[in-house]
Amino acid sequence: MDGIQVNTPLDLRGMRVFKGLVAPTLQSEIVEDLRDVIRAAPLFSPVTPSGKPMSVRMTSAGRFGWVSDRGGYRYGAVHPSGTPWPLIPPRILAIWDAVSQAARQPECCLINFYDEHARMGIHQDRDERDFSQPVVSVSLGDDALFRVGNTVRGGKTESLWLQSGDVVVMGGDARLLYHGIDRVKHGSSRLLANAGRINLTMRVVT
Ligand code: MD6
Ligand code: FE
Repeated sequence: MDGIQVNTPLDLRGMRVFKGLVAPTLQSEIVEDLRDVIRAAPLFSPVTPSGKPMSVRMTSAGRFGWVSDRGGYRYGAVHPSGTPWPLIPPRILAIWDAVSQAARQPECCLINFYDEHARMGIHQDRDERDFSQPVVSVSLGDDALFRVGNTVRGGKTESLWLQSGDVVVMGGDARLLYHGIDRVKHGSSRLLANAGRINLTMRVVT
Protein backbone atom coordinates (compact mmCIF):
# COMPACT_ATOMS: atom_id res chain seq x y z
CA MET A 1 0.00 0.00 0.00
CA ASP A 2 0.96 3.61 -0.64
CA GLY A 3 2.88 5.02 2.29
CA ILE A 4 3.89 1.67 3.80
CA GLN A 5 7.53 0.68 3.41
CA VAL A 6 8.35 -2.76 4.82
CA ASN A 7 12.12 -2.97 5.35
CA THR A 8 14.05 -5.63 7.26
CA PRO A 9 13.05 -5.20 10.91
CA LEU A 10 15.31 -4.80 13.91
CA ASP A 11 15.10 -7.68 16.39
CA LEU A 12 14.43 -6.56 19.94
CA ARG A 13 14.29 -9.78 21.98
CA GLY A 14 12.13 -11.34 19.29
CA MET A 15 9.95 -8.29 18.78
CA ARG A 16 10.19 -7.06 15.20
CA VAL A 17 10.73 -3.30 15.00
CA PHE A 18 10.04 -1.72 11.61
CA LYS A 19 11.63 1.74 11.69
CA GLY A 20 9.86 4.31 9.54
CA LEU A 21 7.29 1.87 8.18
CA VAL A 22 4.55 4.51 7.87
CA ALA A 23 5.47 7.42 5.60
CA PRO A 24 4.77 10.98 6.84
CA THR A 25 1.78 11.65 4.54
CA LEU A 26 0.12 8.42 5.63
CA GLN A 27 0.83 9.31 9.27
CA SER A 28 -1.08 12.58 8.77
CA GLU A 29 -3.98 10.79 7.09
CA ILE A 30 -4.15 8.33 9.98
CA VAL A 31 -4.22 11.23 12.45
CA GLU A 32 -7.23 12.61 10.55
CA ASP A 33 -8.89 9.15 10.71
CA LEU A 34 -8.25 9.14 14.47
CA ARG A 35 -9.96 12.51 14.86
CA ASP A 36 -13.14 10.88 13.52
CA VAL A 37 -12.70 7.92 15.88
CA ILE A 38 -12.23 10.24 18.86
CA ARG A 39 -15.30 12.29 17.91
CA ALA A 40 -17.40 9.10 18.11
CA ALA A 41 -15.54 7.57 21.09
CA PRO A 42 -13.86 10.35 23.10
CA LEU A 43 -10.56 9.79 24.90
CA PHE A 44 -11.07 8.98 28.58
CA SER A 45 -8.75 8.72 31.58
CA PRO A 46 -8.78 5.19 32.92
CA VAL A 47 -7.91 4.10 36.44
CA THR A 48 -6.13 0.87 37.33
CA PRO A 49 -8.08 -1.84 39.18
CA SER A 50 -6.55 -0.49 42.42
CA GLY A 51 -7.99 2.93 41.61
CA LYS A 52 -4.80 4.75 40.51
CA PRO A 53 -5.27 7.11 37.56
CA MET A 54 -3.33 6.06 34.45
CA SER A 55 -1.32 8.89 32.88
CA VAL A 56 -2.35 8.08 29.30
CA ARG A 57 -5.77 8.92 27.91
CA MET A 58 -7.31 6.21 25.77
CA THR A 59 -10.10 5.01 23.53
CA SER A 60 -10.55 2.17 21.05
CA ALA A 61 -11.88 1.21 17.65
CA GLY A 62 -13.11 -2.21 16.55
CA ARG A 63 -15.52 -4.84 17.82
CA PHE A 64 -13.94 -4.58 21.27
CA GLY A 65 -12.28 -1.84 23.25
CA TRP A 66 -9.88 -2.23 26.14
CA VAL A 67 -11.07 -0.68 29.37
CA SER A 68 -9.67 -0.48 32.87
CA ASP A 69 -11.52 0.58 35.97
CA ARG A 70 -12.27 -0.59 39.53
CA GLY A 71 -13.82 -3.67 37.95
CA GLY A 72 -10.47 -4.77 36.43
CA TYR A 73 -8.84 -4.84 33.00
CA ARG A 74 -11.03 -6.22 30.26
CA TYR A 75 -12.33 -5.92 26.72
CA GLY A 76 -15.81 -4.52 26.34
CA ALA A 77 -18.18 -4.02 23.41
CA VAL A 78 -18.99 -0.41 24.31
CA HIS A 79 -17.23 2.86 25.19
CA PRO A 80 -17.74 4.03 28.81
CA SER A 81 -20.51 6.30 27.44
CA GLY A 82 -22.43 3.19 26.34
CA THR A 83 -21.98 3.58 22.57
CA PRO A 84 -20.33 0.92 20.38
CA TRP A 85 -16.73 1.54 19.33
CA PRO A 86 -16.20 2.92 15.82
CA LEU A 87 -14.73 0.72 13.08
CA ILE A 88 -10.96 0.42 12.77
CA PRO A 89 -9.99 2.79 9.94
CA PRO A 90 -8.87 0.90 6.79
CA ARG A 91 -5.54 2.76 6.64
CA ILE A 92 -4.70 1.35 10.08
CA LEU A 93 -5.82 -2.18 9.10
CA ALA A 94 -3.45 -1.94 6.12
CA ILE A 95 -0.52 -1.76 8.57
CA TRP A 96 -1.68 -4.98 10.26
CA ASP A 97 -1.95 -6.64 6.84
CA ALA A 98 1.57 -5.53 5.89
CA VAL A 99 3.39 -6.91 8.95
CA SER A 100 1.31 -9.19 11.18
CA GLN A 101 1.65 -12.47 9.21
CA ALA A 102 -1.66 -13.34 10.91
CA ALA A 103 -4.60 -15.16 9.34
CA ARG A 104 -7.07 -13.17 11.43
CA GLN A 105 -7.97 -9.49 11.46
CA PRO A 106 -7.60 -7.38 14.61
CA GLU A 107 -10.73 -7.00 16.72
CA CYS A 108 -9.43 -4.08 18.74
CA CYS A 109 -7.31 -1.06 17.99
CA LEU A 110 -6.43 0.54 21.31
CA ILE A 111 -5.53 4.21 21.01
CA ASN A 112 -3.29 5.64 23.74
CA PHE A 113 -2.54 9.36 23.89
CA TYR A 114 0.57 10.47 25.79
CA ASP A 115 1.04 14.09 26.81
CA GLU A 116 4.45 15.28 27.95
CA HIS A 117 4.18 13.65 31.38
CA ALA A 118 2.51 10.37 30.45
CA ARG A 119 4.23 7.01 30.69
CA MET A 120 3.21 3.37 30.59
CA GLY A 121 4.36 1.11 33.39
CA ILE A 122 5.96 -2.19 32.45
CA HIS A 123 3.24 -4.76 31.68
CA GLN A 124 2.31 -7.80 29.61
CA ASP A 125 -0.51 -7.76 27.06
CA ARG A 126 -2.42 -10.80 28.28
CA ASP A 127 -6.11 -9.95 28.27
CA GLU A 128 -6.55 -11.67 24.89
CA ARG A 129 -7.62 -15.31 24.38
CA ASP A 130 -5.18 -16.44 21.73
CA PHE A 131 -1.50 -15.65 22.32
CA SER A 132 -0.60 -17.20 18.95
CA GLN A 133 -1.97 -13.97 17.45
CA PRO A 134 0.45 -11.02 17.47
CA VAL A 135 -0.01 -7.50 18.75
CA VAL A 136 0.99 -4.76 16.29
CA SER A 137 1.83 -1.31 17.62
CA VAL A 138 2.12 1.93 15.64
CA SER A 139 3.88 5.01 17.03
CA LEU A 140 2.78 8.50 15.94
CA GLY A 141 4.07 11.89 17.11
CA ASP A 142 6.71 12.46 19.76
CA ASP A 143 9.60 10.05 20.34
CA ALA A 144 9.20 7.59 23.21
CA LEU A 145 11.62 5.43 25.14
CA PHE A 146 10.33 1.84 24.86
CA ARG A 147 11.64 -0.72 27.34
CA VAL A 148 11.45 -4.49 26.85
CA GLY A 149 12.05 -7.06 29.56
CA ASN A 150 11.37 -10.76 29.88
CA THR A 151 8.39 -13.10 30.04
CA VAL A 152 8.52 -12.83 33.83
CA ARG A 153 8.73 -9.61 35.84
CA GLY A 154 12.26 -8.38 36.60
CA GLY A 155 15.63 -9.20 35.05
CA LYS A 156 17.59 -7.23 32.50
CA THR A 157 15.78 -4.92 30.12
CA GLU A 158 16.65 -3.25 26.80
CA SER A 159 15.44 0.12 25.61
CA LEU A 160 14.87 1.67 22.21
CA TRP A 161 13.54 5.05 21.10
CA LEU A 162 10.37 4.69 19.03
CA GLN A 163 9.70 7.45 16.52
CA SER A 164 6.70 8.52 14.50
CA GLY A 165 6.00 5.91 11.84
CA ASP A 166 7.73 3.04 13.64
CA VAL A 167 5.81 -0.23 13.98
CA VAL A 168 6.48 -2.99 16.51
CA VAL A 169 5.20 -6.55 16.08
CA MET A 170 5.02 -8.56 19.27
CA GLY A 171 4.43 -12.14 18.19
CA GLY A 172 5.64 -15.69 18.63
CA ASP A 173 7.99 -16.12 21.59
CA ALA A 174 7.98 -12.34 22.11
CA ARG A 175 4.19 -12.12 22.51
CA LEU A 176 4.27 -12.13 26.31
CA LEU A 177 7.39 -10.04 26.95
CA TYR A 178 7.03 -7.33 29.57
CA HIS A 179 7.28 -3.85 28.05
CA GLY A 180 6.51 -0.22 28.80
CA ILE A 181 7.16 3.41 27.93
CA ASP A 182 9.53 5.24 30.29
CA ARG A 183 9.15 8.71 28.85
CA VAL A 184 8.16 10.82 25.87
CA LYS A 185 10.37 13.53 24.40
CA HIS A 186 7.97 16.45 24.31
CA GLY A 187 7.83 18.33 21.00
CA SER A 188 10.28 16.03 19.21
CA SER A 189 7.84 15.47 16.33
CA ARG A 190 5.80 17.98 14.33
CA LEU A 191 3.05 15.52 13.41
CA LEU A 192 0.64 16.78 16.06
CA ALA A 193 0.16 20.57 16.27
CA ASN A 194 0.20 20.53 20.07
CA ALA A 195 2.84 17.80 20.43
CA GLY A 196 2.22 14.53 22.27
CA ARG A 197 2.34 10.92 21.20
CA ILE A 198 -0.26 8.46 19.97
CA ASN A 199 0.29 4.73 20.17
CA LEU A 200 -2.05 2.34 18.39
CA THR A 201 -2.06 -1.34 19.33
CA MET A 202 -4.05 -3.76 17.24
CA ARG A 203 -5.04 -7.07 18.77
CA VAL A 204 -7.10 -10.17 18.07
CA VAL A 205 -9.21 -10.46 21.22
CA THR A 206 -11.26 -13.68 20.99
C1 MD6 B 1 3.41 2.19 23.62
N1 MD6 B 1 3.09 -0.12 23.71
O1 MD6 B 1 4.18 2.04 22.69
C2 MD6 B 1 3.05 1.04 24.48
N2 MD6 B 1 1.88 -3.42 23.64
O2 MD6 B 1 2.91 3.26 23.90
C3 MD6 B 1 2.60 -1.26 24.17
O3 MD6 B 1 2.11 -1.37 25.27
C4 MD6 B 1 2.63 -2.40 23.28
O4 MD6 B 1 4.22 -1.45 21.78
C5 MD6 B 1 1.86 -4.51 22.88
C6 MD6 B 1 2.60 -4.60 21.73
C7 MD6 B 1 3.39 -3.57 21.34
C8 MD6 B 1 3.44 -2.44 22.14
FE1 FE C 1 1.39 -3.33 25.75
